[in-house]
Amino acid sequence: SSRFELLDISWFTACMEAGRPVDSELKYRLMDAFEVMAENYEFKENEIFCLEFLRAASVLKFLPFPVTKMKDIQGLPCMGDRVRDIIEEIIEEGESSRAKEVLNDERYQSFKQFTSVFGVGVKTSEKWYRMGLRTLEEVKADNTLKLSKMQKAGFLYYEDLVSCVSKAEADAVSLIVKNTVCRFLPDALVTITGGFRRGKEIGHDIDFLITNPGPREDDELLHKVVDLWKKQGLLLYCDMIESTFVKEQLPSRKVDAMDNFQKCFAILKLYQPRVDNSSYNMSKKFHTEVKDWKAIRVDLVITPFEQYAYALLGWTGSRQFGRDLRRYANHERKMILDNHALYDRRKCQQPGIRFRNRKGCWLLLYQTLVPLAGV
Ligand code: DCP
Ligand code: MG
Repeated sequence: SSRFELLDISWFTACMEAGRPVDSELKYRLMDAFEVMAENYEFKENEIFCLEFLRAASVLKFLPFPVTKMKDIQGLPCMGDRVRDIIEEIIEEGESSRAKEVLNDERYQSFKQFTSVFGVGVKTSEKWYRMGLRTLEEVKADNTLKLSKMQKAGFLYYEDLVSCVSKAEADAVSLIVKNTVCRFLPDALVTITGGFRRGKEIGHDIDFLITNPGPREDDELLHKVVDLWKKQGLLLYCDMIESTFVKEQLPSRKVDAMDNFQKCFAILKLYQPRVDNSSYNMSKKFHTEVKDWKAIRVDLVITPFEQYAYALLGWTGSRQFGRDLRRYANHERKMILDNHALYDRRKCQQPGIRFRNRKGCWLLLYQTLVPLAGV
């Protein structure tokens, strides 16, 4: 069990060696409670407590044995007092009073509804809640609110966007993305990333990474792709983020953003064959229009080929795996990993510059870091 005291990643390796994760009803009940707790702390912008529960959920997910008693979690990492209290109560009582309290909490319920809208985060939810708004109906009915373009799209396609994206839908969109990209850059590599690359059956969006291994580059590629979709009537929404990548300022200066690649957060119209014939016939009879498409959230990220491997690693996720990998690189290997490269801190000539990020955490910025070899 001494291995368990090491960083999470060593512990995960130990688990992998020990065998496949074992699922059990109780484990799912614990993970559900942890997710509720983590979400509530996220709504309260308490990152430390939020991460504590997310890490605990990851640890449980990977356990190669079931949990039935407190002794089973002895020596495991990420099991602080707050986490242990909840485990103990669920083992003894079958449920957690803390998690139940959160689920019944008015603020939690409102934030949960608000943040389910594309473009609405914790900050906007806080603003709406302070204004006395509690439900999405109340938000929609309030004419004084100034919604962003993204939030307007979020409300417009709400029903489609909250219903999960299936693997079949991801495959269909993947074909569209590949066909469109290859019209402009035939050798381009288009890879599905995010949850679907990790083998998940459902997701909240579909993430794609695009790169071109050949000598040809095309800075306008993403613009060409979305322009074509616009012409074809397939583009319901698009937020293009231009690249902010500056080689001299590595690693990424924009510490709060994930990376500096050019990307596009879009909503695509995916046409779907109708299975429900009765409603189709009914609609023909009454001349009402049946919606034969679904709005799907699609993220497109484009990267130079030499940074592709790092971008692929970062965009494949999971978020928790990325966090642990970056922590491992930093603490165990004295390196810095981001979505652009891997840097060796020991090869840095100047000391790092200390500065605070938006959340007030101290960060070190190394001006003279040299990225290790690319792909
Ligand atoms: N990612 C990240 N930090 C962010 C955004 C994304 O590390 N702020 C990485 C990790 C994610 C991947 O990119 O796994 C894709 O982001 P998603 O939010 O789409 O997450 P998933 O695809 O993993 O899950 P979902 O099924 O909800 O889309
Ligand atoms: Mg995703």
